[in-house]
Amino acid sequence: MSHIERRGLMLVLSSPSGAGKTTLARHLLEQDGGIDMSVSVTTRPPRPGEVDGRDYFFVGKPEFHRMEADGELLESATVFGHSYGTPAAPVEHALAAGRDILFDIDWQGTQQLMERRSDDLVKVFVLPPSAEVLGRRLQTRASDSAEVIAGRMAKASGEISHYPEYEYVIVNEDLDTSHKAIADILHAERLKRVRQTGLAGFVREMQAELD
Ligand SMILES: Nc1nc2c(ncn2[C@@H]2O[C@H](COP(=O)(O)OP(=O)(O)O)[C@@H](O)[C@H]2O)c(=O)[nH]1
Ligand SMILES: [Mg+2]
Repeated sequence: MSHIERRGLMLVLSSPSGAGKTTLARHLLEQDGGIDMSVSVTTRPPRPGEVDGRDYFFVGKPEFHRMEADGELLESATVFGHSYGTPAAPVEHALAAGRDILFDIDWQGTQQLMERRSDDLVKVFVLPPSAEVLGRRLQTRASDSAEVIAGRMAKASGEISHYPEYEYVIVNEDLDTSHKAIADILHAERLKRVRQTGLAGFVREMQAELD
C-alpha cells in the first residue's frame, strides 16, 4: 500500500455453517497486519476451547438487551435461537484509524450493515463445494450435538439462498485458493479511489510542483 491516507473498510464474510468461513477468517488475520476481527457479543454458550473476548464476548440475555437498547450494537440478529451482535465502538475507532475490520456475521447482519454503512462494506459469501462436503464438515465438528448439526444442515439451504446479496462469492474447495481469493479481494478494495481519502491533497501537492 502507498503512504496515502485511507479510510478503513468493512469486510464481511458470510456462509452457511461448515463452509469454512472461520478458518478463512483466522488465516486472513494471521497473514494481513492491516485488518482486525470484529468480536461479536452472543448469548450462545461458549464451546470448548472458545475464549471470552477472543472468539466472542459471551453475555447473558439481559446484558445483550441492554447493549441493544443503549445503541451499542451496529447490527444484531438471532441465529439458531441465540442472539448475536456487533459492538459499534471498536468498528468506528478502527475505521477512523484507517484499519480494516473483518466480520464473521450472517446475512441478516449484512443487510443491516448495508442499510447503515454501505459505502464501507465489502461483502463476500463463502459457499461449500458440495452438499456432501458441507454435511461432512458439520459432522466432524465434534463440539456440537447431533441435534444441533441436523438443525444446521436443514438451515443451510435457506442461508445459501442469500448469496446474490453479496458482491463476491468464493466456492471453498481448496483452502489455499480461497485464502488467496480473499487476499486479492482485500487488496483490490483497498485501492478504490473513494477509500484513499488522502488522494486529493496528494494530487494537489503534486500539481503545485508541476504547475
Ligand atoms: N448478524 C450477526 N451474525 C453473527 C454475529 N456473530 C456471529 N454471527 C453468525 O452466527 C452464525 C453462528 O455462529 P456460531 O455460533 O459461531 O457458529 P458457526 O456457524 O459454527 O460459526 C454464523 O453464521 C455467524 O456468522 C453477529 O455479531 N451478528
Ligand atoms: Mg463460525
